[in-house]
Amino acid sequence: MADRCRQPAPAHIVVGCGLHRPWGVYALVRPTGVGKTTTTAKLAARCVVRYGAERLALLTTGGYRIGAHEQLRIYGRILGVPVFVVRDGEDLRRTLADLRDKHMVLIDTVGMSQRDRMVAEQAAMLTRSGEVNRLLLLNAGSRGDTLDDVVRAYGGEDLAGCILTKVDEATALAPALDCIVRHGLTLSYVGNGQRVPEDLHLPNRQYLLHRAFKVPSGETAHSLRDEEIAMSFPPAQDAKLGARIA
Ligand SMILES: Nc1nc2c(ncn2[C@@H]2O[C@H](COP(=O)(O)OP(=O)(O)OP(=O)(O)O)[C@@H](O)[C@H]2O)c(=O)[nH]1
Ligand SMILES: [Mg+2]
Repeated sequence: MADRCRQPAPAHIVVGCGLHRPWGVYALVRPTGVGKTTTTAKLAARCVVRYGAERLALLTTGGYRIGAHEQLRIYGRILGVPVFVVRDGEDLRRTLADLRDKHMVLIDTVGMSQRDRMVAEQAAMLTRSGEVNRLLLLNAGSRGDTLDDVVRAYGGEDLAGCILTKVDEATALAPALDCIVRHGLTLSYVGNGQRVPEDLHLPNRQYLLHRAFKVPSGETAHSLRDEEIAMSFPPAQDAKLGARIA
């Protein structure tokens, strides 16, 4: 994935139309609190409407947070969909084999920091099972370098796409879209609120570009004043720039 950073950036954002295949096994991955469980429930509700509750199963992987599994169980109960907790790779393989007849299986991975060594173990567990497509969740409000760090930790060939969450909370979308474009990820969905299932949408290129280039209204401590822009150039570049302008 680090190599992808050095490749020339694609010229445009690759906008997907939902899941690349409307069936199969999908695991939602990313660090803590990005909205994995909420997005799993949003996707599950769509699947129930389209194919029926009996065609879907929900899985959750082990993690540190107390109550993490309970949250998914509640959504499962509301939707009438069974929820399974898997402890390790062998358990995952066995459970997926038992669920072969399902149209779709959604796996809500319990969040952990991208710097946690368990990330690699969790990715290996999902990859080893052979049939899991991973969807990477990115918080639209995160800084660009944090998002790069996340993509490096969670990226990989088996990544089916990414979902941009919390678009409603982000003051600027440019860092997230820039990260998605540079890493060549496919944007599958956009999450813009807490409501299940309403706040999940297919990406709209015009809307995203509008938000990316929108100038924030009002002056904030984080926006540069005219005289501060010059200070952000290193002296050597500043001199060259001055020469070009003169
Ligand atoms: N504003 C906003 N809030 C969201 C969105 N998606 C999820 N949330 C909220 O973010 C919080 C965390 O969501 P979860 O779905 O529990 O996140 P998670 O990634 O499963 O968290 P962990 O399992 O602890 O890693 C909840 O309060 C959600 O309602 C979104 O698109 N916009
Ligand atoms: Mg969760």
